[in-house]
Amino acid sequence: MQPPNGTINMNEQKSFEEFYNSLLAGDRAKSSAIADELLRYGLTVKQLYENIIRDSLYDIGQMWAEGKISVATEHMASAIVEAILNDHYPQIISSRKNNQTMIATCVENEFHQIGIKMVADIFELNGWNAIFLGANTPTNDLIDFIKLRNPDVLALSLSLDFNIPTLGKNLNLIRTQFPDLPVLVGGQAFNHHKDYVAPAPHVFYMKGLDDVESFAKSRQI
Ligand code: B12
Repeated sequence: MQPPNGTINMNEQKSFEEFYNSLLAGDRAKSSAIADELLRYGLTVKQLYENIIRDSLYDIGQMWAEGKISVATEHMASAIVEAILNDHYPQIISSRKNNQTMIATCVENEFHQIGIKMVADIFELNGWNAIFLGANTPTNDLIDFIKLRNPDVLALSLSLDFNIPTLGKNLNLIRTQFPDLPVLVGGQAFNHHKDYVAPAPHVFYMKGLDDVESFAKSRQI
């Protein structure tokens, strides 16, 4: 019998180390097998995403910043992670749909798309139709796309500090054209802007997937 969701009997720290090492070794099969096993043994998708995958990438980013691994190795690791997220998509889609749509993307010039993919998946797990646009969506195209798809929520991600002004530009346009559209913002750019104040009542800064899930559940119709 498997333990209930959220409790895991396996040693999570050991699994983290194995996953991290297999990413660095470029071993896609092993990385994917570890992710499968953790889910099978009761880790939630949120826990897999944050405690295992996100934290491995944070450590890999640190290694890269210290010059201990090459850009190529970091690219290899993030490509494996993207493959794992896509491989697990069938486990993510909820059979119960709530007829609500969200759009998830990165602001213009922002190429870090793994965190916002996780955000989209958490909405999808909770019955939403999540439209994931990925990295670097030009502001004007995003505005046109919102007009076309009329989402219930927009989620914007940015990892780089210097993209904060682009977020401001997006939010100004959105506020004028879609004054009631709730907008979630998040990503590591805010680590250096802890005093960030959302500029409008319908803009919400969230740090991680627990907050995202609470929001997705609270907006169920
Ligand atoms: C992989 C990677 C890349 C890849 C991205 C590939 C891809 N497909 O996404 C590539 C090669 C493109 C890249 C490029 C660069 N990178 Co880079 N990259 C990374 C790395 C190693 C991992 C990023 C990642 O996926 N993390 C894991 C995800 C899951 O975490 P996350 O994004 O924080 O998301 C979580 C939360 O923040 C939150 N969240 C995220 N978005 C949102 C949105 C909403 C709405 C909500 C509610 C929540 C939320 O939820 C997630 C789950 O908890 C990081 C290291 C790190 N610390 O992350 C560096 C890092 C982000 N990169 C960095 C840098 C400097 C760069 C470059 C400038 C390097 C260069 N000189 O070219 C370029 C910039 C390119 C650009 N214009 O965007 C720095 C940023 C420093 C800074 N603060 O400005 C970091 C921190 C590395 C470092 N230690 O210095 N990078």
